[in-house]
Amino acid sequence: MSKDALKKEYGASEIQVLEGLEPVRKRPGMYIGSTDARGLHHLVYEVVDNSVDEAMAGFCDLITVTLNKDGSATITDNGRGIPVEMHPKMGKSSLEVALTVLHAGGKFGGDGYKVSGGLHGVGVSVVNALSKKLLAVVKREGKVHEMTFSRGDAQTELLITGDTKEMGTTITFWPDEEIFETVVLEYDTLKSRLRELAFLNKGVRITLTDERDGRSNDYCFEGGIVSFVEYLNKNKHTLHRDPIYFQSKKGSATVEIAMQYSDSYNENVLTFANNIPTHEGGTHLMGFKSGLTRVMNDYAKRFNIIKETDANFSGEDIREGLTAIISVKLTDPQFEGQTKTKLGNSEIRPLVDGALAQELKAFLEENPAIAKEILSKCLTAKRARDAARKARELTRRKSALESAALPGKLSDCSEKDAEKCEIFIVEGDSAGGSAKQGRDRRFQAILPLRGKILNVEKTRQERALANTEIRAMATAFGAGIGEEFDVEKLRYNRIICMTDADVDGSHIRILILTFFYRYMRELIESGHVYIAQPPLYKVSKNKKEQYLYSDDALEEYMSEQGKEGVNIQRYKGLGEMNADQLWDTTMDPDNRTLLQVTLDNAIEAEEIFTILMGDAVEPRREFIEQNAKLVVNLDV
Ligand code: 0RA
Repeated sequence: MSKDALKKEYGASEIQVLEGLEPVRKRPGMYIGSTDARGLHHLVYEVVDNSVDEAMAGFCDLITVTLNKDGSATITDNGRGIPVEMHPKMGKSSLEVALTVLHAGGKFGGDGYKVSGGLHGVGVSVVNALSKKLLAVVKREGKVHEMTFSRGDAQTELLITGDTKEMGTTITFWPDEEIFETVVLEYDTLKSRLRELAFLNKGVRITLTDERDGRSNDYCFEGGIVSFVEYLNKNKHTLHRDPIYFQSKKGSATVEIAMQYSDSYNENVLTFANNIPTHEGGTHLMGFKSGLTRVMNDYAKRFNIIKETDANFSGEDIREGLTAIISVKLTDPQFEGQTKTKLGNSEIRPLVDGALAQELKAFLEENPAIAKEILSKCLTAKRARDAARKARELTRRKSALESAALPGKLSDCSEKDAEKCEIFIVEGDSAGGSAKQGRDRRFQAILPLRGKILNVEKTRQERALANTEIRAMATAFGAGIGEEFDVEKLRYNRIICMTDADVDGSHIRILILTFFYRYMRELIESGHVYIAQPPLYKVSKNKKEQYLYSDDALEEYMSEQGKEGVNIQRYKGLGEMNADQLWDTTMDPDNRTLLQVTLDNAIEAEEIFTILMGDAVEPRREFIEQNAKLVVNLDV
């Protein structure tokens, strides 16, 4: 045998090896993204996606997810059941093939309408590979079939364990702690994705039960994405009662759109391809935007809402206050972009554009009163933008954000390497003074804000950008604002909100976070935003002083020390601490605790900011409770 032939044969056997599950255990990140909490939850989504596919094919209308006390998760559906007959080529049951051969999921059995894609759809075999144990139960053809696996390897034959009239698949898996950094499945994380799936697949009931604490949720939306839009707009004043809804098909691709305007200033357009959120947009979003802009401008000109000679509405004018869901389903989705969440299929753009144009045109003509409401809102948006633009041009100066001058109130640090720098956003001048004295000026900058900052949730962009406090923050950070925000230009690695530990402080903190969320979302997404944790109490006994950061800590202290001879000072504000105390308790990187603000669920964040800062009047106490959802504990 020649050398070359040898090489070839070696190559072929290597490919054989690659079809097993070893590569999944060797490089799990390649298959599920990561081995942190996100990757762990992906296992559940992977199994659920298979059941959802069965539902989309019309064979299943109930999916249950149960988090068991022993740390495993059980996913059931009432579909046809994974096929169990002998697989002709593999000499094993189809079930065993589905669970032990990479990428086998859905590829056998043939004619099923398989639309999964992206990271999802890698197959249940990946879940099997990453589970220390997996039990598959299939009810099919009158029998209950069972098979058990461990780390991807079969532990039993395919057993018939009983008779049944039911059909369906039940998968229980125990995530492998050899693979995952954490194996604790979080109820809330699963809940929002399962709710989203129920919205996207009308009529499918999805339930989630936590056997560890008895919680449960049951989602089934006959309205599908119409219900989704109503849900997103539930705390807003809508301009028309019912969302506009339509659906269109071309070949094997379908598009579904639901949209509704409210009087808010924000745009909330969420796109999905095969039930997968496409955060980076893509061809479906482009088709939606181009169709929408064209139809609205045509209508506005035809009915003289804008004159023939006037400039058109911009896309932004038209999407102000719009909430929409665009959901496309297609056989071979191409996911592109940095995070593989951008739909690339070019045929989808004209499909969405065409369908939207036709349906929306008809809707506007049939509902002239609603059309008038929506278009007069567009007109107000356009006038506000035009006026702001004119004002800018008249004064002929660069906006303060573009010019290099840092705000006068900023006490900057001397270090120039952004990686090492942090900035404290401090409430009020007096606390600002202590912070300025107490800081390590080499790497800590201080920006005091005066009183309550503007609520951007109720302000159009033009006015928000004219606000002194907002401009001060934006210029200090140095990374621009809105569409132009560029996290690479950030002058500080950590942006730390340091506000009083009272109701007002919490309100100011939420105003600041709302501004970040609406105008610098990437700042939060990339983990640059933190909340300082000043102490609530200083306690002393026998001249031994101690700072306490929560009521629980105080309670514990008192139960240890007894009441005798204990002196308690409650800090109502940062201003009550002198510079040294502020440094020791809150600013010194070696002693402090910071909370990092995270945004792992954009839909929930959107909801929180709308509730907190929008028109719906909610009691303050509630919004402080809600705020806790935005943060996770992190020791820095
Ligand atoms: C392939 C073919 C058929 C069903 C399935 C896969 C299937 C897979 C999963 C995974 C979770 N639940 C599922 N339910 C069904 C159809 C086989 C037939 O013709 O009956």
